Amino acid sequence: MPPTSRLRHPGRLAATLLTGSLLVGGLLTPSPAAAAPSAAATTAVRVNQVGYLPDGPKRATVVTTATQPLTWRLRDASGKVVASGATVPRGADTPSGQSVQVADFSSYRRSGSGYVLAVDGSSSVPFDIRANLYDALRSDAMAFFHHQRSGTPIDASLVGSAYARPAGHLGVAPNKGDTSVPCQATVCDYTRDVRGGWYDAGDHGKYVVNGGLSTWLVVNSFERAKRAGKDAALGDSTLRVPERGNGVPDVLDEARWELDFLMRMQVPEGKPYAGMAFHKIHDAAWTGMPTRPEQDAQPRELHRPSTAATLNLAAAAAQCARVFRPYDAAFAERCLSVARRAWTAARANPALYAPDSDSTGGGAYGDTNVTDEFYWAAAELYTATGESGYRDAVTGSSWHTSPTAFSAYGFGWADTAALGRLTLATVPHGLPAADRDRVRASVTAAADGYLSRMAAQGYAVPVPADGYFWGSNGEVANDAIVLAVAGELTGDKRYRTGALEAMDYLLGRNALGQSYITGYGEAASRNQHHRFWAHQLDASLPHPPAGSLAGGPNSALQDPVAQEKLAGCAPAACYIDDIGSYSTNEVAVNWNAPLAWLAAYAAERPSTGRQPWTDGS
Ligand code: 9MR
Repeated sequence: MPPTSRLRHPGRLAATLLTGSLLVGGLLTPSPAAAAPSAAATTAVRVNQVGYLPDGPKRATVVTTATQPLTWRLRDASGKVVASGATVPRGADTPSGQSVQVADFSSYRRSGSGYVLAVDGSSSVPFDIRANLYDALRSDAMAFFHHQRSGTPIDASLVGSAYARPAGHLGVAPNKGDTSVPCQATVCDYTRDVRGGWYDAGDHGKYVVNGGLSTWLVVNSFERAKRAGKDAALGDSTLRVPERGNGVPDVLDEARWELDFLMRMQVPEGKPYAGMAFHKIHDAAWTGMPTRPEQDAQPRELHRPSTAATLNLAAAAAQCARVFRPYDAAFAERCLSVARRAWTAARANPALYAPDSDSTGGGAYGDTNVTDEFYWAAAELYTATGESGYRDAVTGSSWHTSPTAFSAYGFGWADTAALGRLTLATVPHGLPAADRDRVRASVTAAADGYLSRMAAQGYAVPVPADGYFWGSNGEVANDAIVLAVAGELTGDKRYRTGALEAMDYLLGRNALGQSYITGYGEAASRNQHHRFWAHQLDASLPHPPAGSLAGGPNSALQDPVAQEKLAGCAPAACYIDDIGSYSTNEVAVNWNAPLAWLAAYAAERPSTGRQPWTDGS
């Protein structure tokens, strides 16, 4: 399938520049002290800057013009060479625009810290080899969502004083509040209480489409861990959330914060479009940088309902019904009732599209093809209920057999058919075995595609050379999820290797030698675009908390800072750690969600062999 609206927007570029969130005091202001290229770019030996798992792949990429194999040497903390070998020349690497070689030291499995890989006179940054490598990231990446909570104070006892803040958008001046929000003119004549949820990103908007996808990923990370018998690590009292100790797994507590908000976005009975979901709620005009949530004085507005938002709500709520049932049956029942109503309303209004043009004060999240959302929602409702109406909607959808459900550009907020396939591939249901096997085969085929692409690239990235669009790091993490699920389905270790190498990319084995995750690695992003974590603009404010993923390289250069600083960049190098570069360096819930998923997966100590299947297959 060609890139859809979320990927590249020829018509969107101008609008983005005019309305982009760098508006400070009404003027387009270049942010001060644009970050210099990362320090790690000075070393030609690119590694995962945190390190490697003892039983995992261990590869590095070396930037070099040499065409013959070079000798690599792995030194321990004392400087002693503990392993050595020859690199494999790869020549020109199109996405990075570099000439590279690959060093593979996977066979070295001894734990330790302070390892350095030396090749041809250059040394990598020091890194660890240890089994608990991802334990901290598992909780930090998930804690991102608590930091992003709207409508509740963020307490110093959970996050530390630098990140504590009063509740945002509860109606305390100067906030107008999300407690009684009117619609935009002509959309509705009443107000709604849409408090809570997560702020989407560096802005204070809350968007049902992106919220639904992100919630699904957070809940899915728990569901997958439970299938593998490893959910204890995500259980009650494992995360820094206020609901610790309530008997419900903390990851589900976090997801519920958003689910409650998403359900508040449903149009009430008796009103036009009852059962549909408002597409989004955000400020009437973009606020400046920085603006802490509780200082946002803009009027808040509900935007017209959309079929896409309604189906995202249906999918996330149906998944909620299935996964929450053992922990809170009443909540699960409420989720199911919301999901059913949303589905029925979407069927009655199948083409209420959110326009790309609606991007004043918030992102558009426009989407004019919702057949994939119908498929995803049907798959979730079918696996939640087993009912024939939903089953027929699954089997009758062209997405059920379409070879492009997993596109070369991965899944995302506008491309959700893959999510339906992942659910049908992993959750027990009543479709014929042949059908289920075909769905599973489609997951492994997609994963095979990502593996071949990784094998063909010097930095082992699962995205194609033209796939570095807004949020490419989220795409890398999404692809890694597909790889991980393929590993679960087949027991084939190559898929786990691929998923872990995607993590290597995010943590520094990339064209810039940049770790895109705050707090992880010697040269890590720390100036992501955010209205509160805006240290680069105001030294009294914090950097983003550890575990925050930057959007990543975006070859379309869709903000003024990127245009000024990155002109002529190779696709994989179109990134700058500057708070003004919202098109390469924002944070967002739909990027941290797959990161949290992947970190939880990577943190598990693997079982040998194939995972048991609850449906006995
Ligand atoms: O992730 C979104 C990306 O796919 C779009 O191309 C881009 C422009 O419309 O918007 C991105 O989402 C932003 C949203 O519109 C507003 N909140 C911040 C999001 C991340 O940058």
